[in-house]
Amino acid sequence: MSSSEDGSVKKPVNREPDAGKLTESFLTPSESTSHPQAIAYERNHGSIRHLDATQHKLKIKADSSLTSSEILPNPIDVVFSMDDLKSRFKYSSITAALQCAGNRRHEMRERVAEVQGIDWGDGAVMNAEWGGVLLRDVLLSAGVTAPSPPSTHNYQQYQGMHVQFASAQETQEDTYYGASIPLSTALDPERQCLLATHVNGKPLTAKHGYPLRVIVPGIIGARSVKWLDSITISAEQSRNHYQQQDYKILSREIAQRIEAAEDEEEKGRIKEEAEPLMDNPINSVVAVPGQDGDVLHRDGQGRIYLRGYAIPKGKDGPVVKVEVSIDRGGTWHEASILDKGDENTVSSSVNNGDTTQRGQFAWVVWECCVPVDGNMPQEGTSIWSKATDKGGNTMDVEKPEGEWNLRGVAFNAVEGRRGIRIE
Ligand SMILES: Nc1nc2c(c(=O)[nH]1)N[C@H]1C(S)=C(S)[C@@H](COP(=O)(O)O)O[C@H]1N2
Ligand SMILES: [Mo]
Repeated sequence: MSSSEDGSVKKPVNREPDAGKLTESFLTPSESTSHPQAIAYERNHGSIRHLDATQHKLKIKADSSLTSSEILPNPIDVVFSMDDLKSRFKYSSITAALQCAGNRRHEMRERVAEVQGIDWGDGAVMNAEWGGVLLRDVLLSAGVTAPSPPSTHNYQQYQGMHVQFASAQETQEDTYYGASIPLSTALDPERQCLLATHVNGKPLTAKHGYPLRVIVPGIIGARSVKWLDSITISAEQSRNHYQQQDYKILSREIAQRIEAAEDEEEKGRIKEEAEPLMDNPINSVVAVPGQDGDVLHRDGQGRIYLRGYAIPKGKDGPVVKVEVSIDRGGTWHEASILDKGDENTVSSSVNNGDTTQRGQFAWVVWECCVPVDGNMPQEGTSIWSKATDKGGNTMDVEKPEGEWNLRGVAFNAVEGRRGIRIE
């Protein structure tokens, strides 16, 4: 691969597909020799790494301050080769949407107010079947004690403990890429965090983190560290820039304090105070029509065709309902959720099962034919879509244009497209 394809620290590779194309299949084709039509988005803060799986090692440690507690009775200092991971742990797979927190930033910038960050449209997401070993299994084997009894799901004793992930990849803002999640999330059997080696039944490719990456289902992509080198169990969150300064909802009030701060150091301290963003918000995106100002044609029955995707909040999935409106919320039409995918859906080599079912962490693709009154052209129509998940989370119709934050993350406005002409 040429270096321009790998990007550089100064100019990393960041790209996304068109959302209309993205929603043509339930599982997003990711690059492999048999899938040259790869379309999955790529998000990098440094250049793509090329690692040798036969040499690659995963180091797991714990801060010494934590050891001899009930949870970590002994010091932890273990190293796994890729073969160790493969031979010692059960292979699992899970279908989950991986989404960049900046997905839909362009809409926030255009419609609400200027924000900082890459101008993502609505294609910075991929829905895939990830395969690998469960992070929980690996941590338990390394010496972490599981909550007891496991069925109580009582993770309170784990509060204030974090699992830090690091990749020795130089990045734009730091000497490496890192992130962390709470230890309780890492151990939660319902969350199914993976140390992934495969995507859609094939080994990961370099650009998506070969030979090993984290997949934290339901949580923003930034925590799913690619090219994973080490895991540290710690009383602190990752000190990495992308955990401390970035990937946070910095409200108007915080933004004003940052603006008024005396110097960069103080600005940094204010950002550090904000909680890192974790769960994806409930969301629904209109993918067809793909752009504001597009023209839609009524079919023989006077209807227009709309399509999109929806993502549940955190682990509260699946999405159970999607409704659309073309009259600013006056009338809602229930969309059909396409459970069965289509011919582009990659079949599972792992589950021998139907991977196109709605999953707890997967997206849903939806479509809807909406009747339009009369046969005169209509100008300036807004298309809204609203998803509801199994946990009852739904989108805010009171603020259809969405809410602003400094970095333009976690945008989930019901207003999907505006200025649509219907002919
Ligand atoms: N090592 C490393 N891991 C990383 C990143 C990175 O720049 N370096 N980017 C993160 C972000 S912000 C996202 S959204 C996802 C993107 O994963 P993808 O490029 O496989 O789509 O990876 C995450 N993991
Ligand atoms: Mo991201």
